[in-house]
Amino acid sequence: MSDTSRLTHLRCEYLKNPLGIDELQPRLSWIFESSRRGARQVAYRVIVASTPEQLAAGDTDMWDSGRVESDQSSHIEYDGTRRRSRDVCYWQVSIWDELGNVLTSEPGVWTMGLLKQQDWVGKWITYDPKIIERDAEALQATELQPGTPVLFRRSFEVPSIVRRATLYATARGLIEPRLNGQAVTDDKFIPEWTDYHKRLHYRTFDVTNHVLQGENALAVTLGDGWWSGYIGWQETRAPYGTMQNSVQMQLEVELETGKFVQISTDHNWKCDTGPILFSDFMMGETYDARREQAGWDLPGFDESRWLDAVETPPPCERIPEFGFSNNQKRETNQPLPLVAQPSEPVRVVEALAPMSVHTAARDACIYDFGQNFAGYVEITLSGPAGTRVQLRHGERLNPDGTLYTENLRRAKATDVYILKGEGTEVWRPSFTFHGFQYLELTGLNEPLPLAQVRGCVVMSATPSGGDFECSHPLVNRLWKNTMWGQKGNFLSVPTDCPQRDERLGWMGDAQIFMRTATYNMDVAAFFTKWMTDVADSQDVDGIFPDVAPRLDEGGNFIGLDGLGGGAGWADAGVIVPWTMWRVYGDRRIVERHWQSMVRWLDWLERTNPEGIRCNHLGNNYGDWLCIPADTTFRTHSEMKTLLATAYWAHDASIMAELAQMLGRTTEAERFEEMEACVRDAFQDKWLAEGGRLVVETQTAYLLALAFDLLPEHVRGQAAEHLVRLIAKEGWHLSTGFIGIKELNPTLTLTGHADVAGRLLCNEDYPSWLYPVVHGATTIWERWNGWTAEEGFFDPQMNSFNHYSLGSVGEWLYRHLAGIELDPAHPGFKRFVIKPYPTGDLEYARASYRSIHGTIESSWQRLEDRFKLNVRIPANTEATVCYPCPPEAAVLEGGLPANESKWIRMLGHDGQYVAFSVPSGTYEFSTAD
Ligand code: RAM
Repeated sequence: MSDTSRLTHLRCEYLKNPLGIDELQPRLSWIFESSRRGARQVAYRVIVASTPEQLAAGDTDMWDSGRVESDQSSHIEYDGTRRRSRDVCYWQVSIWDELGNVLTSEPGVWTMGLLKQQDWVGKWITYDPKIIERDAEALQATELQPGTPVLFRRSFEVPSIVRRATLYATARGLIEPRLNGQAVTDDKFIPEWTDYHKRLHYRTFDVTNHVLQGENALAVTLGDGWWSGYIGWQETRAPYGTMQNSVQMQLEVELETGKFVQISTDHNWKCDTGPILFSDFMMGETYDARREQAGWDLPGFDESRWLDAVETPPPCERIPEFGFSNNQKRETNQPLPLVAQPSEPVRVVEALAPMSVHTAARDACIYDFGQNFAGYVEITLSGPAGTRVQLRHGERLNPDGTLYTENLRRAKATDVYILKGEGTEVWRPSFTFHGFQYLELTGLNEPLPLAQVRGCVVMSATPSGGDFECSHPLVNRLWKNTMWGQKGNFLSVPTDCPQRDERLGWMGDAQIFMRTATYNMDVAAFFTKWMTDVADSQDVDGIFPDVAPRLDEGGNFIGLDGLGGGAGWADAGVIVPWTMWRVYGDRRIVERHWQSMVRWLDWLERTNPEGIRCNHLGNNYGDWLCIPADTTFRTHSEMKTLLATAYWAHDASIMAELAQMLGRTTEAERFEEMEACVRDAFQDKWLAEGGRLVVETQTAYLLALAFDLLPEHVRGQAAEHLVRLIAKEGWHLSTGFIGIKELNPTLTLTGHADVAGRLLCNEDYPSWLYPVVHGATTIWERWNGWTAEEGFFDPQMNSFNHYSLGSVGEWLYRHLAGIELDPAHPGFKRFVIKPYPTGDLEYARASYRSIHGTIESSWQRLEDRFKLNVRIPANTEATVCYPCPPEAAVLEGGLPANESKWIRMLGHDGQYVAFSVPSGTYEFSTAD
């Protein structure tokens, strides 16, 4: 059997063979796959060398961990010689299993980026604005606004054969670098969004195959993006500086001769305007193909018409003096740190073909992709030069079949393509994306055939993680909608929505959905990156923002006047690292952000001395977008204070747990006391007789139960009150964003899984399935985004691609299928399989690729028995809880479970029998 064993998924800082990282002690991980029961790693050895040959020969000039007696297979910290800029590090791991076999992985690789500011020898370059004035006539002809992307180029000579070539690139704006006529990468929107007052990403590309002996050309298109385009609902552009974008690139070519050639941006570069006349995330892109300059990115191009590029000073850091007491920012003369992007890049991850096309009003053809998503459309067409084709994007249709765009607010989401008229033309935009299901195409006499219209799904390329299916087709669609909510909104940062003029990294939404996100996809690197954005946005008083990267609202960033400190939103600053610890076993993210987290708790304590979080609540969203039953005037403000206080207690309890984990015992005591104090204050203020809360909303009970704020002896009664409120609504939910995350898990864990199942399967308003029944392909922002009675909700705030209410995805994996983490063994090193078969469901199954391998749980109700199949990855263990009466005879693989040499019975709690199970696949059932 051991021949089925192998080591896979070699990762460095969660990424596969990353280039240009700047972690000096990167963490390495692998997965031990084996079909053998009880397969376990007993020791490992990691070797790191600077060439593949040295690695193969075991000549480990960088690091040899030696044989380490340990079953650890994730977050192994590199502990070899100190890494320098540009180092190439090949690595390999061998493990010894429990039978003494040795397994060796394929080699992996990572490279170091430019670690020091001095490594950047090039200059930042921009263009003379005259270049755009010069083309004003052409620009006006196409109704342009400023925001014209500019082309830069430079030819260079390579004297001999190339051994290795690396391009380092960054920009204030967005770039598409090209070498000798070809795109250097398929990655989109480089560099991605960070708090540009604090840091800017650069990227590293291996371009060895692009650079040739002889004459070469390095070129780049520079557009707007987050740096200088519209962000959020802001009416002015360039939130981080000026609209004058700039770029810095450095190409380093190592020759066979051992010599180096270095080409970097400076005034020797040339620039010109090109075919992209306008580009902006919210507004769209205009492209005039007649203005293409053939060969502009090739050697030998006649650049006599082009202007000289202009050198410009590098960006500087801005110091956050924008605290609660002083909303100012100050430009320093410190260069802005250039840091390697630590997460998966944004890419086109999927292509969608439209399902149908119809004609609505005059010549407008409406294509339906059958799926709401974020991205853009690629068209293939031909026609006379100058034909102007317009592409408008929308999530829904009006009753008359025309495109519904009112809910996009000021986002025009309009692309324009002007044909050059030279046969077949294929076009897609470069620097924009839209959130849409429908495309309206105008300007052509005939509709384009479906095959010539392609939807390109764009997102941060986070690897897939989970799968779910059950016997209820609408629930399956709901799960898919959570997945599409994620695909549509995990774009560099976790945004609330991809379509209207907002698209911000709302912290509440992100923390509410994070557990669902971790099941759906591997988001470890994504959240590692975003947590830095969160910490960068914390203000001088310790207040975490409500959106990260921070939104500059005319000087009022966060704190009292702006977007900061919101209960359930700002608290993500504590919840994200904690979830990273629990789900991935990531201790470093907690260590790195520990001081930020403490400062947040300090601030909460300082401003709320009585243990009730009622001061400085910022925008105070409460249980955002709950339905009227939960927002009656009488309870509304009281409810917000309750919610804020509950989150404070939750933060404190998380901090106590994490302090313990870090061995910070004094701080652990401090936070335990803080939690006890807030909990006492919570009970004094809101707990009445018999487990009843004074504020009677579903969310109040949910938070009190989920965050463990009640005395043990009244929990059961409080849960009954919660069920009573649900029953009062005719067995409907009434929570908003905050309550919904806790709803089904809390019902399940307090003995009301049947109610959770009933809520899940409801099809009438308000429910998870109501939108599904009415054709939703993503999660909606509001329960009543559209109703049969009222039609569309007020377009001022009504997105059809917003994931928060889809946080029930967590429950589908965690409780319905039953794949649950064990907090004592983070990273699913040991976990729990405990399914809750509810309602009329006949079966449910889920798989989840944890950092330790793929876990599966699949149950099925047969006429005479209940079958549970599980898969426990090698080198992990699980507690499997099988639902049955205490007297039932449980079989595993058809034989009495208690006689199995593999599994050990742990006990019976009246409803489930629990077994301790080592790795392998197992089938549990009851005797006929
Ligand atoms: C709106 C969106 C977003 C939410 C904030 C409070 O802008 O619904 O998702 O987090 O409000």
